[in-house]
Amino acid sequence: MFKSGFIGIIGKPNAGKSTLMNFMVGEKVAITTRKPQTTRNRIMGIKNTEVGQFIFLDTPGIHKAKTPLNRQMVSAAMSVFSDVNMLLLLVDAGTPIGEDDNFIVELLKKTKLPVVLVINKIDLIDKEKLLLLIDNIKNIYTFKEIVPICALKGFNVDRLLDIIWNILPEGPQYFPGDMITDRSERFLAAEIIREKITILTHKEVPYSTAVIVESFKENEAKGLIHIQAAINVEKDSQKGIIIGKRGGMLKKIGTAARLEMEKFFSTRIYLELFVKVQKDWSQNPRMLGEFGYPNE
Ligand SMILES: Nc1nc2c(ncn2[C@@H]2O[C@H](COP(=O)(O)OP(=O)(O)OP(=O)(O)O)[C@@H](O)[C@H]2O)c(=O)[nH]1
Ligand SMILES: [Mg+2]
Repeated sequence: MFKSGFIGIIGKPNAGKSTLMNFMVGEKVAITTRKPQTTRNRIMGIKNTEVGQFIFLDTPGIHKAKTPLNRQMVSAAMSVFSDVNMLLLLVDAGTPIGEDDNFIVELLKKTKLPVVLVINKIDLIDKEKLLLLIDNIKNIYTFKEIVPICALKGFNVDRLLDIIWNILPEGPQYFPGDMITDRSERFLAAEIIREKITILTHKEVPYSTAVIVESFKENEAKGLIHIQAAINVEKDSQKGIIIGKRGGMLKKIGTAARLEMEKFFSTRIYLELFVKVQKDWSQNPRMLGEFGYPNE
């Protein structure tokens, strides 16, 4: 029997949603960092097996959003509710169940979708604590299944995939077998740059950064891809931080991004980065749309 369908991956910021999707797909289609609110868009990741096509939708972390950018992110996450066959709710075993998790459970009560509770990061707690957590969480919602995993190492992910397959309906292969995401190469390149900025800079800088690939040209004769990208920040001071002393930070960002792109695209990359100040872009609906965070 061949089964297929759409699986929304939801949870509070930093729960490990993107890490899990990447592990299941077997490729890094979504960026991951230690900082919350890394993912800003819905990102599709596709896993094909002999018996099914799993179409995952990774989402931004759901939380009580205060700023315009964060509100767009949360609405992008919630938009999957109407487009999927089932949901995976990820919770982080390493942090206490809190306000954001409860907020999500309230949202679940309004859907009829089957929900699998995935307890991630079980490497961070001992067995007794895990059993206690499962016991407590069972009572807050009627989950279809509860699966403890470690997304980082892939522990128990096989079991999770079996459970998902059991829930999915019989269906065709919706997408070509070699397709792993719905996102363009330009988007993936921009995200790799944003990941490096998020890792290498601090405080509000990652949250004030939007990366746009302005040109992406394959040069077959030279055997490389030439990428020009703009790093948009909100203030002159942030521009200074991104560039760094004598350009040191920009060089670090560029090198780290280029190395990862060369691996991902299996070719040499010539990467040019520009830093631009777009005053308060994250507060501005028009700019949010231009930078790829439209009103969902
Ligand atoms: N110890 C441990 N860390 C993990 C595990 N899974 C993910 N992480 C780490 O948790 C952090 C957040 O992971 P992400 O995959 O970016 O989390 P996310 O839910 O996509 O976060 P947002 O996009 O910000 O909502 C990263 O530093 C991951 O390496 C795990 O099983 N164990
Ligand atoms: Mg993410």
